[in-house]
Amino acid sequence: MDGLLALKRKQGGNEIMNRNIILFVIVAVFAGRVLVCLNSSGGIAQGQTTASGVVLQDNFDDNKTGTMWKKFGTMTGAAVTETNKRLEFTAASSVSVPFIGYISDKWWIDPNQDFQMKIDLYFDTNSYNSGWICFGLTSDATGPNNNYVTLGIGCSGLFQNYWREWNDGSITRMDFEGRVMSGVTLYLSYDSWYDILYLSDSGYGEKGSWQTMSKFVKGTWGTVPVYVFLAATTESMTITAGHAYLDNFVIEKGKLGSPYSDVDPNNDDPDPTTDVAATVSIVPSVIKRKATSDRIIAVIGLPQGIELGDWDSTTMPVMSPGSIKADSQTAFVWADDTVKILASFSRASLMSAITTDGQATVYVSGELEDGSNYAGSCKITIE
Ligand SMILES: [Ca+2]
Repeated sequence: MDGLLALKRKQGGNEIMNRNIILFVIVAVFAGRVLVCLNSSGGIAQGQTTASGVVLQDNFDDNKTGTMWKKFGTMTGAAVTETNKRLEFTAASSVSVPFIGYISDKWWIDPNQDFQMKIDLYFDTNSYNSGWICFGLTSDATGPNNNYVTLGIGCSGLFQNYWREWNDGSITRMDFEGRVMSGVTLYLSYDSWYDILYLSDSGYGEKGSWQTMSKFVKGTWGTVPVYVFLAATTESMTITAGHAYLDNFVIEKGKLGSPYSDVDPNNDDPDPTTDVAATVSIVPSVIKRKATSDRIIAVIGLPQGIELGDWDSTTMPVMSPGSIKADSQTAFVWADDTVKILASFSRASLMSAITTDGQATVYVSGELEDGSNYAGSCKITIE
């Protein structure tokens, strides 16, 4: 777009500036120039509005955290609550909130295929302090810590704005644009072939997009699971109930992955006998990309109450990403009476599924004798 405003800040050095300080600069630049919409077309949807079905959605009308989400970043003085049929955020002025919200729980988006998602946002707090609500993508299953891209709306220094920010693990970049509407719909879409992410307030794809990001998803993260988060962040801003919320999250296109073979994130009725939460550890957790041995051993711990006879010795566990089937497994009863499974996977297969070095989350799932599924995850480091 025209008049792009961008500022960088360095992580871990002496040059860290919070968004508030950066926005003082921006507000000065923007004095007398507040746009209604992000693009010049007046917000009329003109993107690639490809007719496609709903892949996944949550309208939050059930007023409870469903099985498709887990909360992250919770802290005293800030809250994320599904209430009034929407996802509301509150925060006290005594706290600064890094990121608090929902992140996709045991499902992810496969970046090997295009995806499209949108959400409704409402934010009408006017403050000299800073706060935003947003949605975004991260390669970290625990939350948008150091690798993320996010799009949202908020306010800083009485400047109502749209906000985009990304972090690739070493650099944070943020962009702002003036905003007059309290309620907006924002769009994230992805072209997998060209590895381009489109951020927009008017639809999917290139037309009308506010920001495009090339070679970020696969280029920076590699072909790894991409997690969705819905969040708020503040710098000492008081947000009271009903003034900052998200609603009507929809993935309209995309391929979802999950460690559970039969999981349906749209199913809000968890059956505890179906999905068993397992622990997974891979020893050593640092995997050499060019190691001579081609074996990775995963230790899968099943919860108390599951006995050795429940283990299915004929159905091999599967490691994700890559849907790598174990080539052998064995099980035993550990000292604390829990059952542990040892499964052997191909290192080469995992290396071709995760193309980027660094930290990654791997999932191992399998089936028990009665047909129910178990799954768990752990972090590994690839060098
Ligand atoms: Ca709703």
